[in-house]
Amino acid sequence: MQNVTRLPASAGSGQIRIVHLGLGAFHRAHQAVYLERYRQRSGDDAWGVSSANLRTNVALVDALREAGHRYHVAEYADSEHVTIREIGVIEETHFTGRDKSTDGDGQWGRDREALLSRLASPETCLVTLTVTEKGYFLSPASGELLVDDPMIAADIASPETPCTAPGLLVEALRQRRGAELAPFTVLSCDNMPDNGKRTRDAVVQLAARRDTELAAWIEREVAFPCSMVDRIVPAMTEEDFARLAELGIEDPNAVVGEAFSQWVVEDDFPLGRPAWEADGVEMVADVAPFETMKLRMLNGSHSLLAYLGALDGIETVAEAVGRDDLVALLRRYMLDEAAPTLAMPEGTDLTAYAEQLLARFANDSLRHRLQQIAMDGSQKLPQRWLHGAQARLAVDGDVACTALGVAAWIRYTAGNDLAGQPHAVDDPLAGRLADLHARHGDDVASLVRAFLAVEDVFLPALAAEPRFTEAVVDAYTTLTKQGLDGALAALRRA
Ligand code: NAI
Ligand code: CS2
Repeated sequence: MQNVTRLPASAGSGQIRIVHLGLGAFHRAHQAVYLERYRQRSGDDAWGVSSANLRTNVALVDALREAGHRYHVAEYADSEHVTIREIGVIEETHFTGRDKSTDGDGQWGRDREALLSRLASPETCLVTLTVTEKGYFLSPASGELLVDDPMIAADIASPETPCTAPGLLVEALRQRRGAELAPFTVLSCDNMPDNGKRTRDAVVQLAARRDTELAAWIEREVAFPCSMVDRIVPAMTEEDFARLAELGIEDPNAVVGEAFSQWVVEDDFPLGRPAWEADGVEMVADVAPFETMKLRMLNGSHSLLAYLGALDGIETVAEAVGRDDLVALLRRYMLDEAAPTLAMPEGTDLTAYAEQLLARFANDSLRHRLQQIAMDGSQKLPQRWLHGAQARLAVDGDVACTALGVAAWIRYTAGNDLAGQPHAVDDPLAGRLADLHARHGDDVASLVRAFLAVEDVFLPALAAEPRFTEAVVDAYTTLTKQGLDGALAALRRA
């Protein structure tokens, strides 16, 4: 018998002080839930949200409008315990992208003017973002703005009709400066290291292409606090919608996630913020240790499962951690390769954190597909594995699990698994990586060297480490010749 708790939404007030860019599953199940809890507890309904999709999914924007911006979040502690919250903090939605499914060849910027006015409005105090790592248009390894990317090039050429998140922020901040309005605070909620600093880098570098004084003003005046966000919210499946329908929730905008949730935020909000500490948001002076811990231990483990599991035909995280040998791999990776690179506040128990992560991964109420996690590997690898590997190599530490992960990622980007079954490689660098397979596929050493020479992913110092290159070559050879079982057995012997 399932234990179902149902919580109705607060009444909307129409007041909007937050604009969110990137109306995906995570925003609906994380930032919106904290705000809903805040509103219900405090009775303060002034922090409503205007939420926008910039690139894809006009259908969601339209469906939310139709539903009066009410939707449900199902939080599964396990298969027996679920809390279903109705959310009422989103007050309006916009779509500024191009969606071929509904828009023919696609016109850019349906609601761009409305979104820019909202961003430039005196009431707007805070802009939050979940636009995925690639939405910042920075080289993942060096942090430089990708000025040759066609979307950034378009925003440089026509800055008053921006398409990208950095472009919209620059234009809105320009308008606020012109109107002598204080700038809003920009809070990235994406899984990037120093996500606030990275967001500032993207915005300032883009602004400098337009007006160096504007760039200097942004650098001086705008707060970009960092944050660590954590809640596993997989993309919805037909099965998820059917499960919710059985509980009486027929909601095309619903999302399913785990019960666990964490949000650690650097406390730097010149125009104010919701007093959301009592709702579980941890306000700290320095987010970096928490962010690095989560990226290397949780996300690093996820990516290991994603590439190794997908190559072996495993579909979900829960299925992968049903295998003892993969759990042993994660324990070794987390405790021997990731944990020693972390500088945590006194009293942090990384062994307990690792065990808590394994328990969360085993939550079989979530169908968290490995193929979803495998997406955008070129944008994820540096912060999840490579920074840690460099730190380990500097002290002559072990990097065997990371090297096996990198080998699996390289093999995964060939576009088929170890049994030859094809899969899509969803990554901004997919074309470049496929080309490397076509040119070097027959020679493992040359293939690995060619991948490690991709400077948007691998810093030259790491690529120049013979111990690392050799470990990746060995792992790749074992993985492709002896399969996942053979690769894990070889690792146990090493
Ligand atoms: P999703 O696929 O549901 O939504 C992705 C969002 O990013 C959409 O709004 C999409 O339009 C937007 N987007 C994608 N590429 C873009 C681009 N180039 N420019 C502007 N917008 C772009 O994904 P979800 O679950 O909402 O995750 C989004 C991000 O949130 C992740 O990449 C991660 O950084 C962060 N996050 C997600 C968690 C999760 O479990 N889903 C947990 C922790 C963080
Ligand atoms: C995952 C994350 O898709 C991925 O790459 O590793 O979205 C992960 O589920 C979240 O960061 C959990 O907070």
